[in-house]
Amino acid sequence: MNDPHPLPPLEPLPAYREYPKAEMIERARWFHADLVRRRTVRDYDDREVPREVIEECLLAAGTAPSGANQQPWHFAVITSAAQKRRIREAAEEEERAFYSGRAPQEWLDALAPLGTDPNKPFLEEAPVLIAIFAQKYGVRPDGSRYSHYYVPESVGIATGLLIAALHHAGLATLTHTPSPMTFLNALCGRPSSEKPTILLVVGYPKPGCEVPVHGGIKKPLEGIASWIEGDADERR
Ligand code: IYR
Repeated sequence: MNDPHPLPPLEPLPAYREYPKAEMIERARWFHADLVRRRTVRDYDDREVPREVIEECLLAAGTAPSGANQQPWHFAVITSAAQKRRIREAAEEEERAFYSGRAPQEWLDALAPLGTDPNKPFLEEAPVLIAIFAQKYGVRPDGSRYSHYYVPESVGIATGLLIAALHHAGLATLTHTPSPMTFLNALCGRPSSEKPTILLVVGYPKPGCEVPVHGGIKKPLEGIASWIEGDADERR
């Protein structure tokens, strides 16, 4: 009988680079210093961005690790003014319900330092919107379904890489989450097997653009990390 799981083909680890310690530290510092400049932007210039930049950043996002390498994501790139207007209208309708009753007071209190409200002009002003869909399961050409694994984690990682890639290329982003955002399936022509997770707004910041101070305050290392060092035997 045939082995159902023969050893998969392997290849030498391609293109890995190890750096000398001083260079590692320098590179890690540089990357942190570059990412710490990123701020969530809500005021966009209407200038177009080069399509090639978006394509390269999407390819960078597509390198993300994912459950069983199933890559359970789809990025719908919207640049049409008419589609952006429809998305704005649908999102603002949900946001009005959110801000005037659907959201509990505790949530509204948490948002107060950001100064957000139901008006989302950036959905029309920004040159590019990227609707990010999570493929809850895979669909074979014959219509049958197969499981995807670690979908929210995988799509979250890919989204993080996309935001970092766009920032690295000099573009600003906003991780917008109208809720619910199922209207994006119809507007982007995506099947119901896909769940919209984030509407990423992309473009150049408007000249003179201001951002809430609150967003720039990041937790210090002690607030986000702990070291579990040595083993119990050593500590005794
Ligand atoms: N989706 C709403 C509310 C909102 C929720 C969170 I959590 C934020 O970090 C920011 C906004 C809006 O976009 O206004």
